[in-house]
Amino acid sequence: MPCHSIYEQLRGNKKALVILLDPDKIEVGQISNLVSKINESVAKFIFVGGSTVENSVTQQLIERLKSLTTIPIIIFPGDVNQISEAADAMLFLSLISGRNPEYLISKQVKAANKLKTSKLEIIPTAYLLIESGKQTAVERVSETKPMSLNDVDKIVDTALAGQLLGMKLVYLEAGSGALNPVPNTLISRVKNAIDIPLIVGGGIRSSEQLNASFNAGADVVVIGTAFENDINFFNALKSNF
Ligand code: 1GP
Repeated sequence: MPCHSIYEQLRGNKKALVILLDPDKIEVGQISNLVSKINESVAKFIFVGGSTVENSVTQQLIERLKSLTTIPIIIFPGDVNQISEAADAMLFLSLISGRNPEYLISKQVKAANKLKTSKLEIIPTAYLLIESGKQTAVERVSETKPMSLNDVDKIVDTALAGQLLGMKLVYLEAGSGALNPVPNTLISRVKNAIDIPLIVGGGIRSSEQLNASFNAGADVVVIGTAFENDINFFNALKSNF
């Protein structure tokens, strides 16, 4: 793996802010305006993906993004149909918080043959859905229950199991638009247990919450909804990074 790989960048970039673009929620006419905001922002990476996206919509969005920005684009796939060779990398997710074989291994098997010949950098990622106050799209689509905040030890052990299985990242996910983000105490517990980078996302709507997640130990924080609702959300963050 070259030293400038996306994974090395993710690992080396402490406190990296990521903007998540859900192809389902973006209007084609808005893209250049959105990207100019992203280019001016402190975002280090763009994740592209969603829970329910129709065929080829993701590919079209990524190709358009590539023509407008040099920020690395990482696929954050909700399904096999979201793989695009135009991206720089892809999180190869396994939803290890759940017990639905489709999202633990079956989707990965479906993608394997295509990925074997792909130039995409594939980053195996332990994906953990955490209870966040109401049902989220990940819970609905994956038909798995989020992990309970009453059993932090189990969440920590699950993240650790992901690392021991060889996964390169742990992603603590409250779910897009979550009522409550992943608690800071949980971020700290997981961070202290693992040696691989920790991604946190879901329900983060203010610079205070963002900074609190970083201070608790998140290496990467993902923001989607707050930017969708206000494309100026990142303007005030410049001085903090
Ligand atoms: C969802 O973690 C991401 O997968 C981001 O969530 O849309 O709530 O920022 P938000």
